Amino acid sequence: MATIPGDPYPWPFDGDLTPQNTALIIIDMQTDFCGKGGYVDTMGYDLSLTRAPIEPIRGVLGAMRAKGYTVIHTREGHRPDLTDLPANKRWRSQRIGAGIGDAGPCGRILIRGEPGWDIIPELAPLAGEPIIDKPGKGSFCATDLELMLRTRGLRNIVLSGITTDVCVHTTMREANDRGFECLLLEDCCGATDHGNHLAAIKMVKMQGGVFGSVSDAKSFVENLP
Ligand code: C5J
Repeated sequence: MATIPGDPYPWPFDGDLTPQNTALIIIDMQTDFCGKGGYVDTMGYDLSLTRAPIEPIRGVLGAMRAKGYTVIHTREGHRPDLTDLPANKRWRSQRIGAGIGDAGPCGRILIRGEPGWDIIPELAPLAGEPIIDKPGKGSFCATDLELMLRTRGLRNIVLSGITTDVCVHTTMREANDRGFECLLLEDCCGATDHGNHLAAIKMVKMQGGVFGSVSDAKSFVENLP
């Protein structure tokens, strides 16, 4: 039995934490969300907020790889022909001057195969680590993530990545509703607005941990069995 110190409860709830039943999910650490010339930069948001989790994630990633835990990466993006891009998602992005599918400094914005869409080199997946390509915010929508987790007997999910209030939160909610036991590492996430980051973390902790529990990279690594 092992737990990670967490708020509002030591995680996981029943102390069943092993490399065999636990996965780290690193969400959307792509140039489009944290690199110069990418989607978030084009929208005019502060990149330091979405780059802040890079080093904490590196620490957690190294510790989990060394102990044999499963690591899963995700990427948000669309097909080059835009057949999986809802018209309203495209329209909203165009309104803010960063049209999905349009040409930008890092290639076509949020399009699979373009330089801006790829995962940043600091957190590049190793051969054999699954990458989930998703057209939406949640990692379970229109992907094989749930099948992969259940097939491998993974029931605990450690969440990291960007952005806290959008893709990380949507994924955590989807996972929680499917019965997965979730832990959000707060310094391993970032949002385009710091207030939204803090609010998203607070939301997890309500109702005894309505979506799971919250910890940080240092406590996690120190207590990981
Ligand atoms: C957004 C994401 N914010 N990865 N995507 O559009 O959170």
